[in-house]
Amino acid sequence: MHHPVEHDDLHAELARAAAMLRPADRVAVLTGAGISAESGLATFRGAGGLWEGHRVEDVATPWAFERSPEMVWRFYNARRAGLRAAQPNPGHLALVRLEERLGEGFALVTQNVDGLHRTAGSRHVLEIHGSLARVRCVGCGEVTHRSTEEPLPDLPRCHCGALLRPDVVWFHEPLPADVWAAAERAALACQCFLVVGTSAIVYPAAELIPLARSKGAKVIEVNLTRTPASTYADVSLCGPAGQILPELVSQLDGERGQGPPSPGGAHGCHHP
Ligand code: BV8
Ligand code: ZN
Repeated sequence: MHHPVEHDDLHAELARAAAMLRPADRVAVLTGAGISAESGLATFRGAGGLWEGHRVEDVATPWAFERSPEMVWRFYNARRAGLRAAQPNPGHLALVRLEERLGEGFALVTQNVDGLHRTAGSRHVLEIHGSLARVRCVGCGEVTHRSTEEPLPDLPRCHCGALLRPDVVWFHEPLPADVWAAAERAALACQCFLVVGTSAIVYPAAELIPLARSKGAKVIEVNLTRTPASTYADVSLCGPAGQILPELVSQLDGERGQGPPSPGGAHGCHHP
């Protein structure tokens, strides 16, 4: 049966990626909002990429919170509410299988604050930008878990009276030092680095990609489009992570998945 050309490309690229991944006993993964897109969560810079007309760079900052904590909490409460309808998708679940295959040799670094990797069953998750399920007091600094299942007040306050903020990393804020150090170690130690669903423009997260490559790791990118990460990639798998990752992980055990993703779903990379 004749396959459209890019379909064969994807098929061949998947086989190449599996051949790189199969022998690796140390694998690191960097995920971004794109892996949660098929769970129904909006990405940041996709179509529109705006929230109430604001760019995430303008809302996720200490100044925005200083100027209008209500507006910033509206943004985060809306994203917490959006999580109530969101479930991990086959992309998240494929990474759980990959961790089961590799054990301690696996590290998952995520820029996402949606907690879906943990919900899916991933164990070793490095949340370098924090989590929507935690809040931090701007007064006494206490960090508490607040399940996204429970709505928060429009302007949540700590028992000490000070304002609470989402326990996430805003622009111009440093990443949690211990989590970031672990992410760097994982990138330096891995033999294969997967970059999934990220536009690779936010730093220092995006630095992990050249860092891994500098130590000789093979880099595999999964995205719908080309990104700045593509220049570092040994293989770029163009298609939805929820279809590509399960197929890639299935090919590792030699087991054939249900065959490469259907032509309709996974298509060649758009070149923006
Ligand atoms: C720091 C908060 C210093 C939580 C986020 C110039 C001026 C000022 C600052 C800077 C500057 N240049 C660089 C900087 C630094 C700045 C930065 O990187 N800016 C960028 C915009 C240029 N970084 C910082 O400020 C960092 N801190 O540098 O501090 C410092 C050091 C010491 C002491 C003091 C200070 C902090 C960075 C963290 C910012 N916080 N989030 C939240 O609200 O979520 S970042 C924000 O963007 C999110 O966390 C998100 O995760 C992150 C990255 O976005 P992506 O995940 O990549 O999502 P995006 O929508 O962009 O892309 C989705 C991709 O998926 C696309 O490629 C799409 O094609 C693909 N896709 C879609 N669907 C699918 C898919 N792929 C596969 N399958 C699909 N189905
Ligand atoms: Zn407090």
